Amino acid sequence: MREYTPSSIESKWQAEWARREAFRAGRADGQKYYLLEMFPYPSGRIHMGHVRNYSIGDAIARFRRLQGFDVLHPMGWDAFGMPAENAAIKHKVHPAKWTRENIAYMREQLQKMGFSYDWKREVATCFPEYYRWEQKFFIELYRKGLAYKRMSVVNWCPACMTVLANEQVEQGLCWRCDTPVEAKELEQWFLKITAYAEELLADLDKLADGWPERVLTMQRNWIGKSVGAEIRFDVADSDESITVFTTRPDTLFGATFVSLAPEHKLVEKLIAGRPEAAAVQAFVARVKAMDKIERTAEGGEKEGVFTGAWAVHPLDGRRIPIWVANFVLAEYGTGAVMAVPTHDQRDFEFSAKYGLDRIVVVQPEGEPLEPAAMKQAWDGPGTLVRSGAFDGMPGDEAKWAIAAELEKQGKGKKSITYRLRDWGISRQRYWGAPIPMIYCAKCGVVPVPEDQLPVTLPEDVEFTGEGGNPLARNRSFYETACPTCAGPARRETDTMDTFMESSWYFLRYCSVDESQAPFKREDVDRWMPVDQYIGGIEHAVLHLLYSRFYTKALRDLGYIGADEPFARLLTQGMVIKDGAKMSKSKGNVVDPDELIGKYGADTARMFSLFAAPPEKDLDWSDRGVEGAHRFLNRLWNTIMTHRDAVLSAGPVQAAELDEGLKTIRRQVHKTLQKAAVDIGERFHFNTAIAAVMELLNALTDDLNRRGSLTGTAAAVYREAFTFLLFMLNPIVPHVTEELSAELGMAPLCDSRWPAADAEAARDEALEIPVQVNGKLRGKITVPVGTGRDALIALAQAEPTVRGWVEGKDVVKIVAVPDRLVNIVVKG
Ligand code: ANZ
Ligand code: ZN
Repeated sequence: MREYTPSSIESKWQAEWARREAFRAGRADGQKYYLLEMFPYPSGRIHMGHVRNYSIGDAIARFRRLQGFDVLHPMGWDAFGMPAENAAIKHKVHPAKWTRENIAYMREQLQKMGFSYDWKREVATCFPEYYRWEQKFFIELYRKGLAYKRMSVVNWCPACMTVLANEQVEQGLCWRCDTPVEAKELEQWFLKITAYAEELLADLDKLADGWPERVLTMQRNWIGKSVGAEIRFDVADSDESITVFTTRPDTLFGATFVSLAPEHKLVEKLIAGRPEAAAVQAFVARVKAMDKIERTAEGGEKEGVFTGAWAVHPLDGRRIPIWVANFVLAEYGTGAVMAVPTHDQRDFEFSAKYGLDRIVVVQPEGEPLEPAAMKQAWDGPGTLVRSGAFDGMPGDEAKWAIAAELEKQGKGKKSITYRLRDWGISRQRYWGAPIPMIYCAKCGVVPVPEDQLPVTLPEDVEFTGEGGNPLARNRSFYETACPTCAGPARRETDTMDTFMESSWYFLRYCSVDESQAPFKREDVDRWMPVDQYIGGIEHAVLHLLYSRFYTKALRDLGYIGADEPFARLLTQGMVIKDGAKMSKSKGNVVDPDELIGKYGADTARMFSLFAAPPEKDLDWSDRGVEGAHRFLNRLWNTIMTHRDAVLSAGPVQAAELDEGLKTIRRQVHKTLQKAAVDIGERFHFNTAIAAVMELLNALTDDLNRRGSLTGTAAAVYREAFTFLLFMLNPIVPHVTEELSAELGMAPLCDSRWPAADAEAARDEALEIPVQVNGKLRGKITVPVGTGRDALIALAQAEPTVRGWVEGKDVVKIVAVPDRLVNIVVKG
């Protein structure tokens, strides 16, 4: 008997699938199904996280093809980014070359895993064929006012010489190199994602059925909608005024001071000529240098300084002091807060530290709150007190009554604030898509004309790692002519955030060959939205939010019809080894190449899918890998041992089966039903695999008893083996293809999932006791799973029971399917 040799089987079937173009989208006539896994950064080698992510996706893609869907399952490369540039500095290799080589190597690794991608649709974002469209989008967004430039304070890593997103700053340090991050003012390009804040929030409801609750919550919090009011406080003895944003207008009469952000533009004016000026300036300088996260952290030290200026309360005319406080952020709301120490914890702590007044205005049920005795702010519900005309009103009603009164007096209005900020996309880096803008001293900012796109990256660049962006030192790149006046002009040398590329790659996959446009409308209309997206939870906020924004913006530019890019989302758990996330820095990585070399891709796939359900963390275990490999060997040996016997068997004649064969066949069909649900609906491959393992155990036990296979038994086993191969095919496609060929079946990549025979799968009958007033009075025989109503009818009709019930009042009937029936009677 031939042995199981994964390496030869796997390369053979990979070649065969390619020859047949088995995974080309558009091949089946079924409904479309767009399955997408987050594309990798071409770092050099794939890691176990990729193996897991892509094994999950591949199992779903293959199962959907078996079901007859026309599946689009593409793969590509998120190919711009820092590591390529760092490699260029370190190894003197051009980022393009480094990236190209990495892609070639990783593509081969993915192919060795047998993933069923439509490789003809491969996309790499670092090539002009791709990013030229992004430049076109950018210009169109600019013309619509959705891309703009402004000065902004950025996180600056002096070592990487680049701007970092807030998430790339970890405890004040650069996420890549651990250098302390500095604040720096730079002119930056922004995309106006805030224009879509409300829609991005509201449309999360449309995703409620398809996205994990956790991700929806993270998106909601990131957008951070707050409904409240803006209220104007005039500055005493001055023409100036301060507008605050509050979510609690009901507490207005409890405001005892005003707090400004250190960056607030009024601070300088308020302190001018006052004795407090020097102290305030020193404080402002100190706070500006602090990390924002630190400044606002809960339990962080609240600090401030009095400006010497006073504000006038808009409704009761009290004069209240104006302070500068470290925990007030310039970029949120209006950068100014009306402080209510009795009902806001931060203000409470601040007032405790500096001895500022407290007035209770929201009184909860029970003992009246005593300001001096309070240990913390009361932020619960209550009734208004010390609030003039609003006394006695419940807080949530007073909120809007006070806002309305302010509006009437022209001192405020209802207002909504979002935590979401516009998306800063400028990067002072070489290896990214150039921002297609030109600066002319005469004409100002001029977009690159469309017929001059793409603006490509220059090749003749030296990577020294010093002096910032190499593009800004490349004269032949930045020196250009103004498209409007033909005078000398300078090109923008910033490149785009790489999240720009990953925000629309799923659209490009739909029409990857299109050279006159980013994609064909009919193609994206056919394939979008992605039916199932799969990737890591680390992308739960930014990548998904940017992709959602991009989709809506492109819709409004007339490119696509979809509102949302991803109908369903699965976030897979991490791969853990020895208690920590598998990662280079932890030194606990298992190299997929070694795994494939030793056991084959099928074992790697099977282990990845068997060890945990997809959304849970997966604990690496060498024993688990060996177990998966042993199982595949057992599958191989069992089928090969009986191959000749089943090859000569005919179809199953259900009527001729004895009880033993019926039992076997029942488990086969039940397992097929379960596998379809576990794989195709719940994506719980682990329970499907467990059921298949149990089935194989039952089959081998039975085969051992029988010795050899003949007649009806051979027919039952032919069907059993066939079904086994179908069930395992999405998970271990190579070995199942090889075995199905041995059984004379058509290639599984061209086959359809078999239908389970409900009759054959039906369970045996069960005997159920029938009690009358708790005493056993008879038994009924019913199919497993018989429902309550049918049980009750059968129990009442049972002759031995009827005698105990007839002529009496039935008070109640307890019927537990598959367990018992109890009839309670009186009289
Ligand atoms: C008065 C007040 C009384 C407030 C009270 C709260 C409770 P969210 O829900 O996060 O939107 N705030 C406003 N702008 C701020 C800024 N730039 N930096 C720091 N804090 C700011 O929070 C809104 C509340 O946070 C606002 O409502 C304001 O304090 C504060 F019993 O105003 B509140
Ligand atoms: Zn010009």
